[in-house]
Amino acid sequence: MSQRTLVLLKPDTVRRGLMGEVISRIERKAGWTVTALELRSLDRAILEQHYAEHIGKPFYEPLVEFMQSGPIVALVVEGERVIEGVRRLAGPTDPIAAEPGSIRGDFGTIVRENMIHASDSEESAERELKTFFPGLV
Ligand code: RTP
Ligand code: MG
Repeated sequence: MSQRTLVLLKPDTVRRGLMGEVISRIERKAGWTVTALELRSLDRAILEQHYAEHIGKPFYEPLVEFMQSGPIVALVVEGERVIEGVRRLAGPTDPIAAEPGSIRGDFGTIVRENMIHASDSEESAERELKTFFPGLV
């Protein structure tokens, strides 16, 4: 089942020079392709849209601050079961709980600064892709 997912390389990844490393791990997976990519800074409005489910939670404000602390890279990745697959490659939210070998397990520092975002379901992917790549057909 070929799918599309939205991946964000968070500001910590860009700042630490790990963009290439993370993209490379995604690209190495046979059958997955990066079909759109953009380096950009995010404003509060797009983050409110993207993280709508977290508005009001204690970690929301620090998260939005962090996501505006530097540029991010937004990518569209296409391929076989790529939604579940990139989540597995990323590892669990908390880098300390993430297995070595996963992106968060190898590089993540604290729960907020965990390197990467990846859509968690087909519905989220559809919504998030529209948020970041409105021109996508
Ligand atoms: P993401 O949405 O970024 O792919 O990560 P996720 O599904 O694994 O985690 P989620 O629960 O959706 O949380 C979104 C992001 O908020 C930050 N966070 N901080 N307790 C905390 O301080 C806390 N909990 C979550 C992380 O950056 C997480 O990726
Ligand atoms: Mg999430």
